Amino acid sequence: MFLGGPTVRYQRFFWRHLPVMLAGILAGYIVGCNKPAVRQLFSLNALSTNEIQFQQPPPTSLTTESLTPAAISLEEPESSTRMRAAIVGLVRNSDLFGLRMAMRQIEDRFNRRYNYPYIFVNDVPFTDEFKKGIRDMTKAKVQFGTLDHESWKVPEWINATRYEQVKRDARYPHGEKDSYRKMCRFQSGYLHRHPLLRDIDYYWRIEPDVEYYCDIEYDPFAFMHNNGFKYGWNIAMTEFMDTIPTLWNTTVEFVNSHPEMLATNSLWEWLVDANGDYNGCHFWSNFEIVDLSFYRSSQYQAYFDYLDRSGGFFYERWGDAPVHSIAAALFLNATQIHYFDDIGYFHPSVVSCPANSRFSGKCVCDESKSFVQNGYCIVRFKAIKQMLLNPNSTESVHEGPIHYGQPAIKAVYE
Ligand SMILES: Nc1nc2c(ncn2[C@@H]2O[C@H](COP(=O)(O)OP(=O)(O)OP(=O)(O)O)[C@@H](O)[C@H]2O)c(=O)[nH]1
Ligand SMILES: [Mg+2]
Repeated sequence: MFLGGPTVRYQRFFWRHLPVMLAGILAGYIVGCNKPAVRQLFSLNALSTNEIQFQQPPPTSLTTESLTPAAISLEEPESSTRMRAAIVGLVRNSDLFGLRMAMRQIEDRFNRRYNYPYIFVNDVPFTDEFKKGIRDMTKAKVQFGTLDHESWKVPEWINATRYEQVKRDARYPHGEKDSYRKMCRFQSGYLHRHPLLRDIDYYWRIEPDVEYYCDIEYDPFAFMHNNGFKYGWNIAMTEFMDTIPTLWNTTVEFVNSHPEMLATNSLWEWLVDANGDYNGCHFWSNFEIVDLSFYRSSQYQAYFDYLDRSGGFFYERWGDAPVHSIAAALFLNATQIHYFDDIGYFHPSVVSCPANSRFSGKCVCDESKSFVQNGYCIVRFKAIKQMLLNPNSTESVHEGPIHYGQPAIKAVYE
């Protein structure tokens, strides 16, 4: 984990990944990156239909929604205009200082004007020190809760001998940990059902040690609502495939027995490579703004239950990020998924800095050190969404090189 301030982090990050960046730049220039080439590169029109691929209904015509946030007001809104929403995190007592830092930034950049409540949950009771330290950071309401055993356990259908062997053999980040697997299972299937979230319709997930680089001068919850978005994200990457060897096949089994669940204009193509295999693309769920009716739907619940019964949260190490992302890409329409590319954000060790942020006067990040937007998964998302929403558009979704691989994720574990 990086210990220095943002500048040191940037420098280490930059030098460590210079070779990968140079390789990416070279590859990008070789293939070229104008829009037709992007399409050709991703073979969008030539995806294979091998045996693990399900049938996709033909796309119907879509309307392009307004992507412009509502008029900016720096006045504190009336509490009656606030959405039923909260900033939510599963955290540990030991996260106190990292969480205070994240909250300070959310407050300064956004929430001091909106006062959305915070909800924090933990698998053990929060200490008084933690609660005081967190409440000191905001004038908004803060609620603290614990989990029930059901949502934080190794289920009885998991074979203990097999599971212990898996943990011993695992050679991927957090592979030896029980708690990380329970955390991923909880965030996949239980957080949205926690009793403290009963009265909210939207959540914005927060983690310790994240940073917000830009003023957020509109209400993202209202923006989601007004545009009919169900899932909002900010960073997309490829996953460590060793953590999810059977997630895709398990998903395909599920979808094949529930074909009606596949959205008419889903982004399923975003998930697959030219061979029809899962390409690992997923939204980073440490930042996600979600209309919780999606996770609370009987469809999502059925998907989670199916995954859970298969045992992959424990026999492998399925993350909540690929689970949420695959569900969003399959069960939502493309119009319901929004890329918050205007929100400057950092989660160790990835920077997402909006384009032209250095001229806006509202950001403190350097976009030249932020290359996640040029990554395979984000460019692919934009290309496919545009193809679905606006097939006749000649607007370029991406200029310049495309970066492949997952250098930023690896950096944390080297
Ligand atoms: N209460 C509780 N929270 C946890 C536990 N493990 C992780 N979390 C929380 O779950 C969230 C995700 O955990 P992280 O360790 O940040 O996972 P990650 O971001 O995938 O991994 P890193 O890249 O290593 O940070 C954070 O808010 C953690 O505080 C746990 O055992 N108990
Ligand atoms: Mg984290």
